[in-house]
Amino acid sequence: QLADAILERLRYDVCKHPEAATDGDWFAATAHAVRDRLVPNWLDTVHAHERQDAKQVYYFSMEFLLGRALGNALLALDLEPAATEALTRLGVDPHAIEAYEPDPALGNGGLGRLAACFLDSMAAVGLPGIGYGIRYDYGMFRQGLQEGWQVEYPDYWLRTGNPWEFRRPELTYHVRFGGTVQSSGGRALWCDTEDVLAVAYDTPVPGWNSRVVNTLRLWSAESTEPIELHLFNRGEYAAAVSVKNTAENISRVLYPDDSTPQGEELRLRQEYFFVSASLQDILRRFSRVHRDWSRLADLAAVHLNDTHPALAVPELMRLLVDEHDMAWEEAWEITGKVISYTNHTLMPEALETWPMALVHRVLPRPAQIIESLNERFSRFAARRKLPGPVRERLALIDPHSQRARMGHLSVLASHRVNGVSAVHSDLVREKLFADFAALFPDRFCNVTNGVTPRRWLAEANPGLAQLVDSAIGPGWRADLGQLAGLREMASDAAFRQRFREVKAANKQQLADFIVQTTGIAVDPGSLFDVQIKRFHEYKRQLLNLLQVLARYRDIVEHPEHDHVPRTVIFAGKAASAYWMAKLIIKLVNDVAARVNNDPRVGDRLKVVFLADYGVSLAQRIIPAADLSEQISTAGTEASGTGNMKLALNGALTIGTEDGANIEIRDAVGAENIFIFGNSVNQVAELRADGYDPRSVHAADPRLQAVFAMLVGDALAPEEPERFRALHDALLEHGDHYQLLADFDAYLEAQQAVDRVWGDPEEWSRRALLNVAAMGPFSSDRAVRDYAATIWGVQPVLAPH
Ligand code: 26Q
Repeated sequence: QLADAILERLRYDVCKHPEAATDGDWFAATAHAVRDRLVPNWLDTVHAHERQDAKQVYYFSMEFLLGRALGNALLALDLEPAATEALTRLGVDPHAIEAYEPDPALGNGGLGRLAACFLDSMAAVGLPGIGYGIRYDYGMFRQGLQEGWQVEYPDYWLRTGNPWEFRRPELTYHVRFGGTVQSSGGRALWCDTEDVLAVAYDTPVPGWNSRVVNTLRLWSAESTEPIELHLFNRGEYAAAVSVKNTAENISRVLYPDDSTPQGEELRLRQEYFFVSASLQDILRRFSRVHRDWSRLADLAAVHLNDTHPALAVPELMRLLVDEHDMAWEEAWEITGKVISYTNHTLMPEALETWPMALVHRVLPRPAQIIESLNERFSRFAARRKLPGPVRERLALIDPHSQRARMGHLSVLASHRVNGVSAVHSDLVREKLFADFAALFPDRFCNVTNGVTPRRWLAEANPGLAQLVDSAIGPGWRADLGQLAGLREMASDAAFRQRFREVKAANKQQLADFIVQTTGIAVDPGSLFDVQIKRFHEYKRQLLNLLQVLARYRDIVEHPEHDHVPRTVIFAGKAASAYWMAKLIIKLVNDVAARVNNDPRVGDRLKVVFLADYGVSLAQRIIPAADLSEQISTAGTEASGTGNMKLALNGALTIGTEDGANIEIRDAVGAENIFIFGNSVNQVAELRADGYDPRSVHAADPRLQAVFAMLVGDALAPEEPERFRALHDALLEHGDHYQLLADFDAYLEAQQAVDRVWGDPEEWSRRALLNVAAMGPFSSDRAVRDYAATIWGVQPVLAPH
């Protein structure tokens, strides 16, 4: 049946004969055939939501890091075996077809991927949830390497067409920019604006085995003006399209920056563009059924994925007050009930602020509303008799820099503010927003992140999924807590043997991929040690490299010792303007070149950098990992989600007491994880007491040797100063992320890793106990928490 459907789609949607069809044509035909099977459930879901007039979640996010859709849709529909059989029967290679699909990378990293996991989970558990975001023409840049340096290439993911999206030209909204605000009869009139059109594109979000198909609605910017023919006719081609291009540039490209906002005007336009269109869409949907705006919060929960959509606060106020004639106080009350906010970072440089002068120029009416909120809140703080410094710290607009603090605005407008792990939420309450927490103590809560077991176990690791099925049945896909049933299997020697066979097969596949893509031959029997995440100083890939260099030296100087063979795998992108992060990538590659080509090392150590990390590459690496590196400075990684995916796939974690590592330790037991280094409090104390990395260096000969390699001619004989900046950041400029403070503990933890690895029975026992303990880290649990404690929404009955 499916084969016939694919042939029919090939004929009518792609317009090709099977003999002439390319892999791309077969992919398109297969995607259309699968999509046809989603459509009835999709229409039914939308209809059920309308009929039941259910409260909906609107998840506002600048980023959705979706990954490929075909395998996910096949899994949700339980069509994977059928598709493989059908394609094979048609004489095409299912893997080639799957690999043809461009990986939609409309996000930077953890925050964007979390949004994608939440969409998957809301559909799986039947929550009515719509994702709202931007349909970027260009996603996250593709990463290449030139002589070990990162180079960036544009990611034009739409080049071959996108079979999953439906353009909805009837859903087009005007989004206003510029102009002036006049007041007439006490009302604000925002006039002479330069409008941009927001056009909706809908993508289905299939729920696993739930018959629910939710919607991701992304906005594309279009011009209100066609090209200017009179200019074109005069030969002024660039001028003829300049207005049109300026408008369309809004949805042109994802800002490729993880955690360092740069305050660009185009970014501000992007943020306003998508929240305005989304809110107009939500109010339109509401007003088709309801007239009484005071009921808005009974039907709509708007969630802000970090502050990037924080302009939803003034925009909802503007729509209610200016366009729907509501009194300010009532509008404010409704706004507070509708909006909630998740914070994803504590790092001061990552907190968004906008110069009010810029906001006034680009968005004069929202700027006035922010000013007005600021004044009202400041009067409120005065009535509370708060001391001056506290009032300054609370102000929505920093009185010194005249910048709007988007975190403050989000906290003030939200009925709930959450962090993404227990320790992070504590710090949000006690440090980042302590003044707000004193005023609104009930507002702050925690929802620890989670990951979808469908993509991250069932799809990525079919071998392990099958093994788990054989022990506890298939129910874990919808109820990850059932993995607890694997605990007893950890003491079953035959089961451990089968687990090791699955892992070995996955490692062999990754080893094949590594040799194909990098030319490096790695031993699939070695310990696969992986650190895969964005490159950032706080994540401390450099600490890992210092350890690798110490290990290298040890192998060379003590060839007689037993050295556990390791393959150290790195993958991740650096923000384009983040020089230090790029230098660390170069260092990975220089260390790799040195270590991999040193005949004294042999198979005992290999270092690999896999380029262009993204969802698809993660799906390859994670199932093959033995050791998961989660080594951020305590207090810097809000949660981490890669840590969960790796443990779920049977890797042991080496990590600090940071983010969700702490909860992972509590779940798996301290004896089944390698936790090391200073705690959040110790890091803070050390910083307060005057941390001196040089004295650590002076006391540790291993560190001295490693730093000598860093700037000697060991790595870059042609340019021995290449890594001076890294050397100096640690030894001359205070080692902000305290790598040296944790170095000794890290090496000790790595030695413990080597010892346990030497006992394969013990290693696989612990690995299985990790898998068994991952139940709480499902994003199904996370979205249910949000639904119950933040959104106040219930699952809608599955459509029939
Ligand atoms: C902001 C303004 C301008 C340009 C870029 C940005 C920007 C973009 C992305 C700022 C931050 C981000 C992404 C942040 C992020 O991914 N944070 C991660 O969120 C995960 C999900 O909660 C956590 O698990 C990670 O710990 C956290 O680092």
